[in-house]
Parts: sequence; C-alpha cells; structure tokens
Amino acid sequence: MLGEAFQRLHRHIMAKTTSDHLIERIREWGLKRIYGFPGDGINGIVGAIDRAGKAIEYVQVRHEEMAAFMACAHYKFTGEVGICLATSGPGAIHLLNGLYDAKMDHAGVVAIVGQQSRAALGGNYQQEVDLISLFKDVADHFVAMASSPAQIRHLVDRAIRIAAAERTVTCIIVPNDLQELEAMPVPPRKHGTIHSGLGWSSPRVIPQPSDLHRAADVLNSGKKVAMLVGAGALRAADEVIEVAEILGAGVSKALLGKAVIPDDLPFCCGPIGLLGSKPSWEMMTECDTLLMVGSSFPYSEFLPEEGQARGVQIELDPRMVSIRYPMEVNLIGDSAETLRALIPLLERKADRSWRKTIETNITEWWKVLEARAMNEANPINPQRVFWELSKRLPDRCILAADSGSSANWFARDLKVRRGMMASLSGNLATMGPGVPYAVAAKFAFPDRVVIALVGDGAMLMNGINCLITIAQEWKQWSDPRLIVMVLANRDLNQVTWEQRVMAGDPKFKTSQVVPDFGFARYAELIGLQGIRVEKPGDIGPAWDQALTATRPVVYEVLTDPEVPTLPPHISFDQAIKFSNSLIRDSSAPAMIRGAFKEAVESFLPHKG
Ligand SMILES: Cc1ncc(C[n+]2csc(CCOP(=O)(O)OP(=O)(O)O)c2C)c(N)n1
Ligand SMILES: [Mg+2]
Repeated sequence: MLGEAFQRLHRHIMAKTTSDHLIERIREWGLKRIYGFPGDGINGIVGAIDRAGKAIEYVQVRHEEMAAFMACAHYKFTGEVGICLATSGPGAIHLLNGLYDAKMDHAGVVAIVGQQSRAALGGNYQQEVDLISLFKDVADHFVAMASSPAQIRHLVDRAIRIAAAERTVTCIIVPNDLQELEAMPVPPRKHGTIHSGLGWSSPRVIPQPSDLHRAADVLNSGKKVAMLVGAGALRAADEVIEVAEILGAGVSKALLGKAVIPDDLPFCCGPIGLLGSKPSWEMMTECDTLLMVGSSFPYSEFLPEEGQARGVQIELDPRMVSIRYPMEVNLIGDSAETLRALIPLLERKADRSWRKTIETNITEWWKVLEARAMNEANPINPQRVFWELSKRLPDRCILAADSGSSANWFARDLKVRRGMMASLSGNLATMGPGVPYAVAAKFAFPDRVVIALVGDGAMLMNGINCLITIAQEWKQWSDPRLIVMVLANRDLNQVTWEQRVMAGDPKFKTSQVVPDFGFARYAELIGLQGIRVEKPGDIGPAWDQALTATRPVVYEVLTDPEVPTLPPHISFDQAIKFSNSLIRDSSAPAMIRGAFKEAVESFLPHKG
C-alpha cells in the first residue's frame, strides 16, 4: 500500500511522461474513448489512462479483436475516429481482423500498439514482432514507430488526421521504454524536428459543372433508370429520394447502405446480390441506365450486363470508380452535395410506367417475404423471427448483424425506418463483429435501443466473450436495452448452403454442425436476461418482452437450418450442383421441403 501511495506521489511530482502526453493529445483531438486490453508492452500508456481520470474513457474488452471491431463500429455509427489499444506481439496480432474490417469498410480507426524496448529490438527478443511490417498492409496509409518522445505529438496528429481524412486504419507503435520517458510536447526548434497541429474537417467535394451536365444527359435520356446506393450515401437520404422521384427510378441498397432510405418506400427495392431481393434483380436486369451512389458493391453479375445500361457513378474515392461496371460518367464528390448539384439539371420522367412496374414488383416481393416467413419449419423459421421483429423495431434503434444466415434476413426482412442505423462487416464479411458492434453502439448512444443479430457459430467464436463485457458495463447505460438475438440453428448455416448450392457438396457434419450451447442460460449465469424461444407462437411475445426488459437480453431462438438462404435467382449451373448435393445429403428430405416451399412462395399470386 505504502509502495503504491509513494509511486503516485512520485508521479505527481515528476514531469509528465510520453504516455501522458499521448493521451492528452488524443483528448485534444476531442476523442475520449479507447477500447483496449493491457500487457507489458503498453503498461506506460495504461498508467497514463489511469492518471487521466475521467478525461478518457477506457473500455476493457475480453480479446483485442473485439477492441478493433468496437473502434470500427464507433466510426461507423458516429463518424468519429475510433481508437483501440493493444500490447506488443500477441495483442497487436489479435487486433488485425477487426482492423481489416475497418479498412475494407472505410472506417477511420487508430490502432495504438506497444513494442519491446528500443534497446532490445532486432534481438529476437520475447514478443518481438516486426510490427511495422505486420501493420504495413492494414495501415498502409500511415504506420510509424516512435523512437523519441518528440515524435508523439506529430504521430498522434497524423494518425488521427489520416484515419479521418482517408477513412482508413492508421497505426502508432510505441516501444515500452519510451512510454515512461519524460514527455516532450514541444520539440526544440531546430533542424530535424516536426511541429504539427490539431484538427481536421471534411472538405466539400463536388464535381466540375461540365461533368454534372454529362451525367445529367445520360440520366435524362434513359427510360429505365436503376439506382444503387451504399454506405457512402448514408447522409444523403433526402437527395437519393428526390432523385429517384425525378428519374422515376427504383433504389436498391448494398448491405452497408441498408439505412440509406426506409424500406417501406414504394420504390425501395431492398437489398441486392446473393442476399438480395427479386425486385432488385429484375430492375438490374432490365434497366437501361444505372446510377450508383457511394457503393462498391462487389458482385458484377447482379448489375446490368455490360453494354445493357449507360452508367453514372457518384463516389468520393477516385480509386473506387468504374471498377464494378464500366461507367460513362464518373463523378468524384460527396454523395449529398453531388446529388444536390445534379437535381436542377434533371428532367422529371413523364412516362412513369417503368417506375410502376418496379413498385408492383416490390409490393409482390413483400408478400413473398411474408409468406416465406410464415412457412412452417422445424422448429422455427428464422425469417419469421425477423418478420416479427421488423414491426416492433423501436424508433432510432441501432442494428448490428453478423456474417451468416442472419445477414440474409437482416437485409431482406427488416424494414428499417428513418433515424435508425444498421451495420455489419460488409467487405471483409468476417464472422464475429455483431456483438462488439452492438457494444460500441451502446457506448456511443447509451439512450438508444441496440439489437445484434448473430448466428450461434459467431456467438461461440466471439459473441459469448463479448456478452461478458456487456454484463460488466451495462449499468452505466441510460437505457439498458441491448438485445443479442442468437439464431440457434446448430449449424454454420450460411456456408452449409453455399457448399450445397455453389459446390454441389452435401452437408459435412463434422465441419458444419455447431454444438448446442444454451445461450439464454449462459446469459442468466452472467447476470443478463435470457429468453429461449422454442415455438413459433412465442416469437412475437418474446420480442415484446426483450424490448421492454430492464437489462440486456439474450434472445435465443431455435431455428431450422433447412430453410434455404437462396439468392433471388439460382443459375442453371447452381441448380444442377444443388440437386447433386441433395442425392448425398442426409438432411435431403427436410431440405427439399424447405427449398420447395421457398420457391413456391415466389410464384404464387399473393392477395393483399
Ligand atoms: C472469421 C470467419 N470465418 C469463417 C467465415 C465463413 N463463414 C461465413 S458465414 C459462416 C457461418 C456462420 O455460422 P453462424 O454464425 O452459426 O450463422 P448461421 O449461418 O448458421 O446463421 C462461416 C463459417 C467468415 N466469414 N469469417
Ligand atoms: Mg448457425
């Protein structure tokens, strides 16, 4: 005790350390939350966080990958750079998957990692990993190791500014001995020193008038315009809607753009691609003009055939234009600003027949989805879980989905409204971010309801350890409602279906079956509420219970792995492979029933 008191006194008298300066500088940038996990590679920094008191909020995670996912989600939900902290060697390595998630979805994240002491580097020392090389790919815009206290100021300034400006991952490596040295907030004014400053605000980026005119010409001469919007259009809802109205277009949404426009708009075609909707597929195969806004949706086979449509793309990042479809006009600019500049140049389509067809297709599709959701399954149809949630979604709720079958139903069945947010790992499509994203959403917006939609495989990979973080932290949230919905299908279902349909292989149980776990009971064990839904009739009442709970809830629902996650169309080739897999699959009868019901629902006329 005396030792500790003495140390505190000593610190008090002593000048600030390099680590104190690092934390102070982060604060000066206006950032105040760090997700991290300690280790002797960062003891100096962790000590500084302690000394900073309330000025900085430190969230202890259970695994460094969660810290990186949380920092990524912090950016995705707030637009502010997220920060994660890990020790040298193993801690730094654990961050990587979450950092790639951030990099690939264009989220600004700073990773701060420790390193062995400067004197040991190059000595095959314990936990010595070549971190500059390791992070060189994920943090290709900026990775730097400090070797002098004078660097701290500009390393922090550059890491944060570049992460924000380039919407990417940056990394600062700080050897542990350096962390304890006396701070040098102002480097001496002499040759070879850097004098950096704070601050960044996003520029206004709008294309040249001549390019706007060229784009307007293409859009005005089209008769059947299709729009595709992505995460880059999240702050352009009004503009997207207005342009769609003028052009008589339908709007498809890439996964990360789920919340761009509400799903109940009559011209919102919903998702596109493997997890997509039929109206999106129909619109893309029949359009004569494509307007893509803020999206790098990867699958060209779901876009018009080359030559079928004239293309216009609006995109902030010049490297991302004309790489999915050969566009006639590439407009480099902010989505909302560019659409606003384009609107006065657009002519309202007098002939609304294209739009009418799209709207009819959409109305029909919602009936198909409802019928699919109401199909019986053993014991529960997963689509019904989402269908029942959809009508109960609270205003301003935040949704986080995981990679797995839940992403399909999240994309298709949930009607997101204005003011809500929704995200997942879009481009990396990694398993595991659902629960950590939800935690970060809760820290950023403690007054909003947050719902994670996760498979049992992803729960057993990351989710259950992240539930412990929830159990540790939830009491400080002004609204305690955080619901983790677990699709307990005892299967790595998304991949089981991919293997059947894409590869023509039957379900390989040793690889695909997930052990039964008892997520609701586990939740109770750690002080959360657990609800286990075993009968279709309980789905709705259980959602009501979860949405009015006074503590975070794990909503475990036993769902049927034989309900197919089929794309809106199946190619002939895939159908052949699928039927081959059936012959050898022990769950074939149940699977055929599931797939048949789904297919039938697409063709039946649905009375409103
Ligand atoms: C880290 C990682 N490992 C493997 C995959 C491949 N993968 C994608 S979805 C999936 C199955 C997910 O299973 P589960 O979480 O149970 O969800 P389900 O599809 O059963 O609903 C797998 C293995 C991945 N995307 N990410
Ligand atoms: Mg599963």
